[in-house]
Amino acid sequence: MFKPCVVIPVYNHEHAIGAVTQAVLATGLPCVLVDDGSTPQCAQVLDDIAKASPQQIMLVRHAHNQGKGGAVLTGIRHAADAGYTHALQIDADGQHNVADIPRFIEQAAAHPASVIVGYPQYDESVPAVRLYGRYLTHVWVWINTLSLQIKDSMCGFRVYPVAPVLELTKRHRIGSRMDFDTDILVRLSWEGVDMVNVGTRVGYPTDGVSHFRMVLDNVLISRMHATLFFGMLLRAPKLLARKWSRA
Ligand SMILES: Nc1nc2c(ncn2[C@@H]2O[C@H](COP(=O)(O)OP(=O)(O)OP(=O)(O)O)[C@@H](O)[C@H]2O)c(=O)[nH]1
Ligand SMILES: [Mg+2]
Repeated sequence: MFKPCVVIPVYNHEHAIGAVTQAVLATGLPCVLVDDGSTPQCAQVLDDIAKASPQQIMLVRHAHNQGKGGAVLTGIRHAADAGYTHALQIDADGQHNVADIPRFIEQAAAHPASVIVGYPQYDESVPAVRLYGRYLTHVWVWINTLSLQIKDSMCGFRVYPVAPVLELTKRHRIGSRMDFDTDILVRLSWEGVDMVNVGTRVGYPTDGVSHFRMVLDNVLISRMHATLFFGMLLRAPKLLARKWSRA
């Protein structure tokens, strides 16, 4: 069975979310909007969007900010309760190319047991530090999964099969903030879930708002790589055996 919906975590992106949801509505896909304890201005915009399309949009609200990971998991749990099998997660800041949504859904339909992982294709205006800064995480992910399967673990545009994600969250606490995107992919990869990488154009946030906290989020991310490294060492025999048996 393949029944997809869209999940959008939203934290204070009231200027960008309208265009993103407009594009999602045009695809005909149902959509779970998760208000992650946004300001009253953003909350009002989300209320208006949900009221205008009650058939297609479900609005879920955190009373307090929980972080991107917390918001995505709330969205995925809501999707599961409503009977959806797959959640296409896209960020609220307008960075991602919404025209690629049908392509991601097609890939998910063709590979329902895999995660469809967006990997960013930047234009020439991207600052070098942004582009090459990502390599640090890429290398950690390749080490920690003992594979090159995940091309980019940080892109906020992907399709999750709901069942393995919920199964995993019963056994492990996944990083609930900016560490989530990488943490969940590495742990799903350890579980044997395959990744299908799909190139997608990424721009700058359309509202110019970034909530990435340079120091705090980088500390969180470094700690996550270190934790995953020891997790990989424990699982190395199993991971290598699986790799060889597949080869
Ligand atoms: N940063 C942040 N984002 C959240 C939070 N809760 C939900 N989100 C959503 O998670 C998504 C990613 O947030 P962004 O601020 O775009 O982070 P990013 O894309 O990693 O960083 P940039 O490249 O600077 O945009 C957006 O849809 C946010 O609205 C939160 O507590 N903090
Ligand atoms: Mg962003």
